Amino acid sequence: MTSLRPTRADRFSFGLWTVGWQARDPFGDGTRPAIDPVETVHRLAELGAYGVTFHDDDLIPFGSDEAARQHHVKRFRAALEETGLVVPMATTNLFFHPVFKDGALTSNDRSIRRYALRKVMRNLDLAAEFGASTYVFWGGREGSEVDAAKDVRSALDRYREGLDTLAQYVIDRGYGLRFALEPKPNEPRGDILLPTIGHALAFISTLEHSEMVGLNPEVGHEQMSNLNFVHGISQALWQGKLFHIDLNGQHGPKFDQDLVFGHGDLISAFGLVDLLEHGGPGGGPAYDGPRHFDYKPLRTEDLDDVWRSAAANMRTYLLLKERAAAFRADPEVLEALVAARVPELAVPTLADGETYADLLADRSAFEDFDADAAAVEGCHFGRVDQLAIEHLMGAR
Ligand code: DIG
Ligand code: MN
Ligand code: MN
Repeated sequence: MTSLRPTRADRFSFGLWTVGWQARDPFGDGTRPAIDPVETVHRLAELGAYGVTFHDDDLIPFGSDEAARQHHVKRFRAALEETGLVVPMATTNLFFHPVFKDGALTSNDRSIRRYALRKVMRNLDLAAEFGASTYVFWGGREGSEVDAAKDVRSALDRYREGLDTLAQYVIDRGYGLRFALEPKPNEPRGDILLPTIGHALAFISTLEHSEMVGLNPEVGHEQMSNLNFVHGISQALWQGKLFHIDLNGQHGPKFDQDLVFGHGDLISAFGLVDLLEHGGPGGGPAYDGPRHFDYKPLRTEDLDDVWRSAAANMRTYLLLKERAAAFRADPEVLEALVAARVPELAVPTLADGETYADLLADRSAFEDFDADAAAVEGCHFGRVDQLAIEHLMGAR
């Protein structure tokens, strides 16, 4: 039984905006008071987190003058120094202020696009000051409700222009930051651009500095589109583009729930932790970045519950990590995986040095191949599924 007390080595991080969410929603006012970012830093440190992340406006209220800005930054930096928490990631709020109601980098209004770029550049400076290595772009307002009112090809031109400009800024400043795009299909816009991991990967390939642009996929955002998050993360890893990750919970295609990690599709969460922690070469971690929680404590919760929910994210992750390790070490699982031919998928279809001419000459591959006999063979996937479920339930 591994310790379930989070340590800095677990690299758990939280956004200021998560525990700090006052629980205002479209149908009701906030149910909790604001939390001072300094208190959040200390509370997260006490709970065992290693990092804290922020939007510019989470730390420095929108419209603050320079003196106020310096004051907020100074207090935050002091709290980081007192606790040893780090800032692995930062991002810009390009969605709350009404000016962004039609988007930021892809607003039809050119003056708002220029304002948005300056707002990002200003926070890139601050992110670099705090030593962040990743800068997230969640384009929550980049989208539309009326197809005819948004020329999507021009919007993608502007999105690319904006990111290429900001990437050049980071390169010229020597900040060493990498960009991570965060897909989401809808909400708050009727339809959001770059809605899934697949759309974002295709878009990244067109950028001038695509090598420094990757993904920050969020569990609930893919699941809102009824997509398999483990498949999406696997492809992001396969393309070397998993730069960061937003962990939370979601009950399938509905509004973005941002539940505690694992409090939605638990089987998927088990598969995700197994992939992240044991899916790498030789069974080690496949991902070495922060385990970042982007969740919202339920609107029904009080402040004590808020900190309980923050701890629940980390505890659930550690429990799943422990269950996945047991799954991977179980001899019966290893046998069941072989019977399901899972390791065989890693074997190239053509032998080393074999050409398609050799394949054409190989009668066993086609002329003498008994497709009916191969068709009746069972795959035995259900046995693997049951073993996974039993490990997940702590029944083995
Ligand atoms: C929402 O899922 C978004 C915003 O909270 C933030 O911009 C990003 C950072 O993880 N996730
Ligand atoms: Mn979300
Ligand atoms: Mn997110």
